[in-house]
Amino acid sequence: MDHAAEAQRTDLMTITRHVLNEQSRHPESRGDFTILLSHIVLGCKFVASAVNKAGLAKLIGLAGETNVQASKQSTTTRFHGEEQKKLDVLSNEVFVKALVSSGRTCVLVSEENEEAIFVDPALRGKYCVCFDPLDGSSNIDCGVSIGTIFGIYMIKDKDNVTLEDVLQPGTNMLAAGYCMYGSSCTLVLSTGNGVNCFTLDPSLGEFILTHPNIKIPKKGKIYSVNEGNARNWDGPVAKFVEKCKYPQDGSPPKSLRYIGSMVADVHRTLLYGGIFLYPADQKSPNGKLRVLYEVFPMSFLMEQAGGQAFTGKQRALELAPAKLHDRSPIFLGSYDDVEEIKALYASESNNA
Ligand code: AFP
Repeated sequence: MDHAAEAQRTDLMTITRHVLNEQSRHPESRGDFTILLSHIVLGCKFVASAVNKAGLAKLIGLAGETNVQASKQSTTTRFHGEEQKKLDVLSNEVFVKALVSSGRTCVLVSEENEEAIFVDPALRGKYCVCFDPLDGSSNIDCGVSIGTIFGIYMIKDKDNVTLEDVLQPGTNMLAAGYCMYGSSCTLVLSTGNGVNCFTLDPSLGEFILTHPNIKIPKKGKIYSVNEGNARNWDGPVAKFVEKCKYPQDGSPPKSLRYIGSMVADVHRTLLYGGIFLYPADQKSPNGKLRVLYEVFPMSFLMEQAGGQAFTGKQRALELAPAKLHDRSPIFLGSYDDVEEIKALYASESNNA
């Protein structure tokens, strides 16, 4: 190995070092964000380790109560006669505790909790974190990649925080990211200055910068959608998917890839380009995905990587959610591919 390569190998850009570097661009900052992030990273490491052991420890399986999202079963299962918490419940507990104990949050919104969690005044800081502790949990039992998604806002007055402070448009987001628990554990983060991807080195227990400054290809060769819903789609979505399969401009058809785990589908889209669609349909007029902890963070990352995110009506980040668990249709990915679906919606409304 030559000197330069050796120097790079031993000069590790950990996620904490990266965030500290970013912090130096803001001389007024006092390190609160770095501390908050290190608690999020701790949650991700815990969940990564639990996901790796899930098959062994029988953390998976169905038992107990129903969680706030009625379709999911939760709480506990039995292993060697002992009660074991299910992975999504365990992940939620870990993130809530990590975020509260950081002393840097005042309000939390989790996919697993019906109500917002207002942090005890003695432990309050200025940040709001909206998160899905374990997205794609229906994929756990078959070992498919799943992930944690988070978005971070600053709250004006931590001592008088209300629900209105949480229901902000995504344009106010300070930072967003996801952690994917897959063949490797990868954490993708944007603090509003591009997108960086860190991979967990299990021997060090550190996330190391592996994909700096990710830019999504301007146009992609892949579309990603649950085609089982096709008969309920609206005109623009049906036309768009038809064009993916039978392009009229002489270009080759696009490939279809759909995992059914948003983190994994979005991660592939970010790295390879293309478009991810979860549209509205006749059965679900607002689509399926949740604004605060799925649509906003992923839209923020896509825009930061040079792509776009659109709801069928507007730029996704400009949505103003009315309720904590609001949903929205979403089309996100390569700039040109999202432009195409925007044009189809525009021509539909011109013809109406
Ligand atoms: P689960 O957490 O219930 O597995 O849902 C995953 C998810 O919210 C998101 O990660 C996927 O993109 C989307 O739902 C898949 O939905 P469909 O199963 O309807 O395609």
